[in-house]
Amino acid sequence: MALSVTEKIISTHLVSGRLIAGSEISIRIDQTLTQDATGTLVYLQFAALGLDRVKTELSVSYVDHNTSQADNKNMDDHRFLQSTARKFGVWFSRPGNGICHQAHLERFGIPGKTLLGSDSHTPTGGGLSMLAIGAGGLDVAAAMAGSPFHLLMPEVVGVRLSGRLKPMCAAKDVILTLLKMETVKGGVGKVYEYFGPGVKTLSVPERATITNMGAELGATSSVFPSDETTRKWLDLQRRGHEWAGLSADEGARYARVIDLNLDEIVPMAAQPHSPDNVVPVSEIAGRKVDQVVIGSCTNSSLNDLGIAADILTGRQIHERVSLGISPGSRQAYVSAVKAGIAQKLLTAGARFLESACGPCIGMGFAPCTEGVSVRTFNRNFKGRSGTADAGVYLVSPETAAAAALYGEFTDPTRIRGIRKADYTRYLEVDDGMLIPPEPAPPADAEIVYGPNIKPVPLGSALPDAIEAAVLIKTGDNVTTDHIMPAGAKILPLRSNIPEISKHVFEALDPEFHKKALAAGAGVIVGGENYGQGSSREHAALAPMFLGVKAVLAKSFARIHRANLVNFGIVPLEFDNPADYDKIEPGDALIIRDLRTHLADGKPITVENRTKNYSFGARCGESGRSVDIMLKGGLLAALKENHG
Ligand code: MIC
Ligand code: SF4
Repeated sequence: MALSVTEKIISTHLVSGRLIAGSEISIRIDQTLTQDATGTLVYLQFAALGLDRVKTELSVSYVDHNTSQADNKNMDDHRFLQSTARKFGVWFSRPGNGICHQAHLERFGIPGKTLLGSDSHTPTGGGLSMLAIGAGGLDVAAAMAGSPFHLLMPEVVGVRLSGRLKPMCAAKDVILTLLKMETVKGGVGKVYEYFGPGVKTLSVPERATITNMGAELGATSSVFPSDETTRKWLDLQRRGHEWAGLSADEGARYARVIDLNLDEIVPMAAQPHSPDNVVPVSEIAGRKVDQVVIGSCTNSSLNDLGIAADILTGRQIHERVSLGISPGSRQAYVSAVKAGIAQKLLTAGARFLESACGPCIGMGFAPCTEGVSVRTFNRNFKGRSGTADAGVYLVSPETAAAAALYGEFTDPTRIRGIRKADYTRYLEVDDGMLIPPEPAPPADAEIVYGPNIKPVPLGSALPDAIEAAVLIKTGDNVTTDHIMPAGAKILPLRSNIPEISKHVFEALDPEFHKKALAAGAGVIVGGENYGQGSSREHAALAPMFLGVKAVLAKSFARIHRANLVNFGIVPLEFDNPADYDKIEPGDALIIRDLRTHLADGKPITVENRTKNYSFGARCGESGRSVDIMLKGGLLAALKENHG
């Protein structure tokens, strides 16, 4: 049978199930990555499993999300992560080494391998032909313990690329074009697989920009083939020996094929407040800009910094604009210094930030009141930048540099005579900020806990009847940033669930946390694609801590749904979406015979006691997930297996 790249990687890693789209499968995980903001919980949970050492081929613990060190909490987290890395045989990427996805691509990614990461942009590795999937931290802890990863066999959508990008048009414009076509929920349950003659015209970092932002489609992953371009790039990384060719068989079948001619791609921008609110930059030309940032795991490679420098060489940025640059990795940073890129940008007026997530997760560089911020990032959810009323636009480095120069949106194709140059001859490979695992578990390894690192609360076995109040009713596409915000104030609380839970749904209802505690047991009502965005399991764990027992929604985003199950919160979908309209905050609900109905796969009836009617809902989870919920969460279930 002719197979796609996705099917090839899945079939060589398949532990259970069959390659039938929508059916449950489990796959062996070769590599894992974590970052600090999700990682502290991952290693607390891994420690709770009682294993000495990870069982993967390679696991890396990155520190990139919170590096502010505003007080003791942050560095305490870093120390904890360094100590758990040493204890459990995990590579440690020190703060300053770069953003997990960029650094992992450069130093560890291997074509054909599987990668599970506790961050939704893990599919960046698809640029290197990995099957790279984002997941909740507990799923990553389980993979480190050697358990296979469970998922629904994705539908494989082919994206046939032809032609070649015109000057000033970028890989970012390709994925923004796709987001406009497919929307933020178009990719749920799918892998986007790129093929066709246009593939060879894109470098590995350009491919990675596309697979990175495939996360915004809601996709399980995105993947490119591994070809000569991949080999040469791995050679530059001094890892040519790790290359393996990988492409779809002749006649491989895709559920659907999208044709994209790179010649026709034009500069695009995602307008506030959703990555799929995309228009051509020419349509918003002239709109004033206050701030520009080039960075994040989407667009911060050496050549991304290079094109911005080439546009700004010998010129000054507009006096209204503040321009921030956060190189994606220490490698990109050092190489940009060596190539003269950093000097050009500094001379033009840029402010260099640390090589970390920084402004992307609201850690500094927040825009001014009602500010317009133009960023090469992947998410522009309301308030994520740290300024509630700012408008964030997502663009390519070319469009960002043009906006910095003119102080307003400007179609970069109007700037003539500049072509994206290849600076990779300046690439510096230096792993000095990576601490490798020791060959055997060190006898003297101790985990260093700071005072802000609190034990992970455990769920309790699911009761047979839930009596609970509707705590909140949200609209469609609610993000995990809405459920559990991040930013400079809240991110330092990621290791402390009792504290962080006080901020659940803060922007939508500042009283949520008090209401939830007063109700004792609660239900959240959501619209379509509930829980899109970040993989943060805090968006399930903190509600669980506040007594949330179930989420009733029209549909769910993949990672968040899995996180709910992992923490014993039952995800339920309305049988009839019209019932969503009837239900209101404050309604008292009863769900009876829940354990038996979930176990038998029977339909669930929800009684609305306040309004005196009943309606149907379905859970749609399989045997394994039901078992996890019945036991009160995955940690309880895993403890049975491992310890
Ligand atoms: C994000 O981009 O939203 C984050 C911050 O990287 C998250 C992870 C987190 O919340 O820690 C993600 O993408 O999963
Ligand atoms: Fe970091 Fe932003 Fe990438 Fe998330 S999307 S990993 S916060 S750079």
